[in-house]
Amino acid sequence: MSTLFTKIINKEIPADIVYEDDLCLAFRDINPQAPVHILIIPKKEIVSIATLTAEDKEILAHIMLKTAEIAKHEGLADNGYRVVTNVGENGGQSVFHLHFHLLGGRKLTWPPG
Ligand code: DGP
Repeated sequence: MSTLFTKIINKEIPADIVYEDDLCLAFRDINPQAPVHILIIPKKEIVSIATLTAEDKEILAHIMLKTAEIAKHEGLADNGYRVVTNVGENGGQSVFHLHFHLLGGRKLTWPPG
């Protein structure tokens, strides 16, 4: 089932896009939890990592490589950052289209709430 992230992919609703290619899209989170908070998503409609299949391997590897590149481009590489994906209700997922949160620009605490 489509979510609002499909509308962002299709440019039906606006977003502050920082990177795009055939496989993925990266845009700034509307409710940032850190000075840099970017969501990296596959263009393919995948609910979460829980629903990945073997055919998604290339997409996932690509997203991880691009996430690291975006982090570097945002100036996060030296001091570090966090990449998080929430899964389901207990994981705190609110949009059911796979996304990786890239968070940085401040010291992040651990464990998360
Ligand atoms: P999660 O709770 O892990 O499913 O993360 C969903 C994130 O999506 C949350 O941090 C807020 C963000 N978000 C929700 N709606 C929009 C939107 O319309 N635009 C943007 N840029 N981000 C959104």
